Amino acid sequence: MNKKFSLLLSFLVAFNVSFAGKKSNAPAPFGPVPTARQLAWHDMQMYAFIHFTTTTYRDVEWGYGDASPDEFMPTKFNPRQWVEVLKAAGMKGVVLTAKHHDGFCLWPSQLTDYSVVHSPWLDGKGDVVGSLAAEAKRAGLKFGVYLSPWDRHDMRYGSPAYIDYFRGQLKELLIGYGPIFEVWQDGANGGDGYYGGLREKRTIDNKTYYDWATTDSLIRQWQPMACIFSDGGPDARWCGNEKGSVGDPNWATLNRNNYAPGNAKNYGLQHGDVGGTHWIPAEVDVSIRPGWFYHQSEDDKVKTVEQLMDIYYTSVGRGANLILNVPPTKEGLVHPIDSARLVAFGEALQREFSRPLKAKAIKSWKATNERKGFAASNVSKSGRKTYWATDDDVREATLTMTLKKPVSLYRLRLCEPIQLGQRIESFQVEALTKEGEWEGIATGTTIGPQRLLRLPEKEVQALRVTVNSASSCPLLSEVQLFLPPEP
Ligand code: FUL
Repeated sequence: MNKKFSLLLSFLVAFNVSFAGKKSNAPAPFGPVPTARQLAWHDMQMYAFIHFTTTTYRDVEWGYGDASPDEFMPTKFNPRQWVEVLKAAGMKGVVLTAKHHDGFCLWPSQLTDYSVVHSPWLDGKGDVVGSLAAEAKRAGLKFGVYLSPWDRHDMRYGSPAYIDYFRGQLKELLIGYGPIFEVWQDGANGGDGYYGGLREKRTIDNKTYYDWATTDSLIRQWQPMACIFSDGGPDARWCGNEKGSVGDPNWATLNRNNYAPGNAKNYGLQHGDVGGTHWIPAEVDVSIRPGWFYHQSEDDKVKTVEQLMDIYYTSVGRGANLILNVPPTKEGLVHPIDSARLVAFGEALQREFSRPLKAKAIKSWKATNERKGFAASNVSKSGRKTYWATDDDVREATLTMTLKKPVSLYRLRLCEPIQLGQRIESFQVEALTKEGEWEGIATGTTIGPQRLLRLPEKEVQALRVTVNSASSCPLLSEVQLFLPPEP
């Protein structure tokens, strides 16, 4: 680059001057902010987990590692059916247990004999990973892999040789089946197992054994856009429970050095850390049934649409992503009860948000503070690039939406433009009733990428959102009211 031009460029950057020649008035980012891969991950919101392997045939939750490959025999294997059901439920992706703790590989790995190659299924020519990746792609769903770090089958588990094996498997998966949107690193680690026939207990130090930093840098090389999930990130963290809810408040920031896979401080993971050192948002993992694998005895315990909807509000509705597990049966199908439930859930979700209030129904937007160039009305525009901002010294502000004519309340979506960090600590929502009274209708803590609120169904002529406290000047990219669905 020409020296003079490069000097000019440094000057513009140093003094925050935009190319239009004006000093940019945009708020500065606050604290850690998401990477491009995390922003893409946030946009997914809800995807599926598939737990399927020899463990399914043993009717247990943790395979010991001694099942013969002969036992893996899905007679009606149909990943197209899985994907269609998941799509109907509104899922944006699917993550498969390519290898669970039992060690059996659902793809023809070159690195072990313990795989589908040695199963009678399709004469050893089957590939669950490849078939699901292809079906997901066809249906427009993103694909991710779970590769259990704990391997109860492999003789090498606990020695350095196993780490090479584990990384070799990851390479096969990430290079052979991409693009991959998420790599799931489970925290369950070490204990008794088959270990090549020795049937013993093996304990590892989960802080040092895996050398995750090296593994993670390999994942970055092989799949730069894949988010790495583990108890403590680096890209997405566990939410601290398997019940379907993240904490309230839910900070996407975390003091990362306090956590390691298998070393979870669950309370901290549920809430994140306000002012935390890294952007590591929560993912809520929960199964549609009590277990992660299919058990016929749980056919009458499939979660109802109401339960799934509650889970949606306590995960996606609190700014986390939801990974909902759907375990295929021994035949290799999503069970009819689960599939009917998922389709009904998808319909219920569509209905829930079917009537967004149109911008033209709004008479005005007003704010107690408005940064120049970042008008209150920006919250009606979609996307996180347009937002309402306050001046730097503001920590408390009210945004009021006045309607042309009264409407009935139903749901409300609030979003912060998280590319500039997470700021809002607490807020309240009030409505101006037909009788002319301001009435409190909701309160909340954090917002982050999204907060969904179920509002009382009443007729109102105006709505106001007050940010009561924030770690930096509050910003909102969306305030979207939803009206009750058509009967
Ligand atoms: C846990 C595992 O032990 C379960 O089997 C399941 O895979 C769940 C998602 O994570 O840690």
